[in-house]
Amino acid sequence: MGNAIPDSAKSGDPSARLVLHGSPPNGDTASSGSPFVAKVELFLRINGLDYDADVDWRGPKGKIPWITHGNVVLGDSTFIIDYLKNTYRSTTKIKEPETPMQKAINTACLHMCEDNLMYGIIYYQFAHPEGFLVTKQRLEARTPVPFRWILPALAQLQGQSILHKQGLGRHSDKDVSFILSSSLSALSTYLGNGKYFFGDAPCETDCIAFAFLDQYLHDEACAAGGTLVKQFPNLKDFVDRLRARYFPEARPSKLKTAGARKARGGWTVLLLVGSGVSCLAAAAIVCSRR
Ligand SMILES: N[C@@H](CCC(=O)N[C@@H](CS)C(=O)NCC(=O)O)C(=O)O
Repeated sequence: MGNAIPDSAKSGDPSARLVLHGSPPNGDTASSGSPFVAKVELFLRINGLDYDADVDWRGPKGKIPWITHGNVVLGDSTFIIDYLKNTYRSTTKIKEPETPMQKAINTACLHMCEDNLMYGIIYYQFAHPEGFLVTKQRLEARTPVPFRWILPALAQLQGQSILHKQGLGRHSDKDVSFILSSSLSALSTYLGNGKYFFGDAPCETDCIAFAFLDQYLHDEACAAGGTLVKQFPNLKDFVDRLRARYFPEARPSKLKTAGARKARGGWTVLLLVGSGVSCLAAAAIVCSRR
């Protein structure tokens, strides 16, 4: 890993090699199974920036996405996009919000997606019975025996613990649908009949909204959430349009073919099991309150 820099770093060397680190797709998602990674990959494609990808969770903040760019190592999708805009200022094609209202809409969409719809994804993957069946099969396929027998249950407890603390996990399925639909409805209203959120050229809001909506529509673990999105035809058309333009079959996500850092596989399992065990106490609290 190169020298970590503070998130406030403004720009880097445009000629340096850029690597996007993240997770592979989930089901039929256009990009990574992490919407935050998908947001950055779409940004790179809209701007025609050259990049490599690899499957690696061990970023500077223990989260994905993160990038290495020459000696620069940076985590967090929003900081990464700011950094890339500054670094490639003269060549980026993405449209910037032009008015204070557009800036406010971008911020509102960011928080609806990253702080509301994101918990919906965790809900469908770990707390929704049908969604969890898909997640369970996925985890079993990726995990060697004997971890395969325990990991899905631990992961489910961890997911439920996160949802309980955040609050979404305390609602009925009907109320979860209501809460998520209110964000989807707002996104649908902001998009309206437009091709993109702010007119004819894509902007950062499009990257954010696409990443989360694509996850709802194309990760089969989130199928029940996909049904909610389909109630807003302009959102579904928006996702179809961006998939066709930026992730055509001939140019699939680089996370699809990226190799994982093999030496880290064992660590991943240990980390998952370790974090699962550490959340057993939290899970006990969840269960005792039911
Ligand atoms: N604010 C971060 C959020 C990134 C994030 O939460 N990524 C998830 C994957 S979807 C993650 O790495 N989770 C692992 C963890 O929380 O330990 C961003 O915008 O990049």
